[in-house]
Amino acid sequence: MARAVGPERRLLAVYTGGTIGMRSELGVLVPGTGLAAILRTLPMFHDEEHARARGLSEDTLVLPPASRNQRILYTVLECQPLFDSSDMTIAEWVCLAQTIKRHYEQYHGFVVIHGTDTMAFAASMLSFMLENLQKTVILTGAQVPIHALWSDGRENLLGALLMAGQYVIPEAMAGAGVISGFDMTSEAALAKLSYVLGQPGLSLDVRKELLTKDLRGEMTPPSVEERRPSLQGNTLGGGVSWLLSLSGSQEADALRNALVPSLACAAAHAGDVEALQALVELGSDLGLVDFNGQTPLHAAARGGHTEAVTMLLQRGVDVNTRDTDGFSPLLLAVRGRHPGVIGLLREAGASLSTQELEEAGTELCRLAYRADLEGLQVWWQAGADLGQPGYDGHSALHVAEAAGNLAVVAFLQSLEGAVGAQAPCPE
Ligand code: ASN
Repeated sequence: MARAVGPERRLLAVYTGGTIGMRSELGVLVPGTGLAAILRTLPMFHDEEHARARGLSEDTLVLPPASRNQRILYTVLECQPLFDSSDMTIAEWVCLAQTIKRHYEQYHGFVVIHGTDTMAFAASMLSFMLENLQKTVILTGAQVPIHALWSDGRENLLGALLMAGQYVIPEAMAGAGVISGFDMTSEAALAKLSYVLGQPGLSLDVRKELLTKDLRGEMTPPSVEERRPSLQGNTLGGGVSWLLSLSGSQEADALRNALVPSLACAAAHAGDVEALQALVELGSDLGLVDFNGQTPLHAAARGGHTEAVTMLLQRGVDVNTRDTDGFSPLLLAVRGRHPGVIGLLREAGASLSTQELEEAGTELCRLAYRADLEGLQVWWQAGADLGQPGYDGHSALHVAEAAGNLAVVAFLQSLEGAVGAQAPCPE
């Protein structure tokens, strides 16, 4: 939570309904229009003098000064129709999220005025829908209409406007000191809070500790294992930062050495140069092989990531290491059809092994049969002899001619002198 700076903070208050703006009709409270007009008459919500002096437009309200050198201006956007929140559905919450999205650039923050019955649902929905939020969104409501002589709505709305205007709180989720209730029911949470807060003579820390513990079977706190950062589910970034955080004990070092090759390969396959860099800063050797005998260069080549390949080559990772199947990074780049990577590897001195070249014959015939020019071209670029016969002694040119694949025949013939020979190695 950071303090917002700037002389003027502009907010949008989206009024969706709820008791806070309700009026009595035949003795029954129903959602009422004209909330902005009511607020305009209440000095705590509008400084008319300042608005006039600033020449603010009719629909802009301004709070009295809450801090030196900063004013909070706001506009009330009244939804149509207004809702008792118990009548709201996902469709209305989607609409609310779209309203915030539509006005996102115009305002510094947002206050959603909402009925209390389903406010918690709305807040949860918004937290899922408003991804990558950089601005404050606060929901508020009341038990008593705001125009009543006494109303909790005044304090609630004023507090919401002040918080949204003065602070940048893009996400709630633990740094502010929230204590998780885990899977406790709200009834149990209320009882537990009353019990813990009602115990005499306990320090704040002890009360907090009690709240996190399972006292009467009311919740299942996570096990010690679950509390540790997890490497499951492709949390590569989490894994790297976890490794970085390990202290230099023997056990930690052994664990790190065992995991680094796999982490590096995963980072390279994702093209995540930043993660690779983090591993380097950790002192890791990017030339180590994983359980398949692959270096990160194999992984980056397979994924077609030129930036990662360049970085690994600059760090001196061996360009011709073979994995447990005898495959080189170059062969994987050919199979993945990544000409950019093939070029880089060839420039760094990569070449296909005799075994790889021999096995290429059958593959070249298959490509020729399917009229797959792109496939043939990457083999050519990698330095394969396109005249290499397949398992039955036929070359790709024979197969293309027999299959009537004229474009392939033309391509192979254009390499005449090259078919039976290899692409020139880059300087
Ligand atoms: N029924 C009202 C609502 O949720 C309750 C309230 O706002 N206090 O809209």
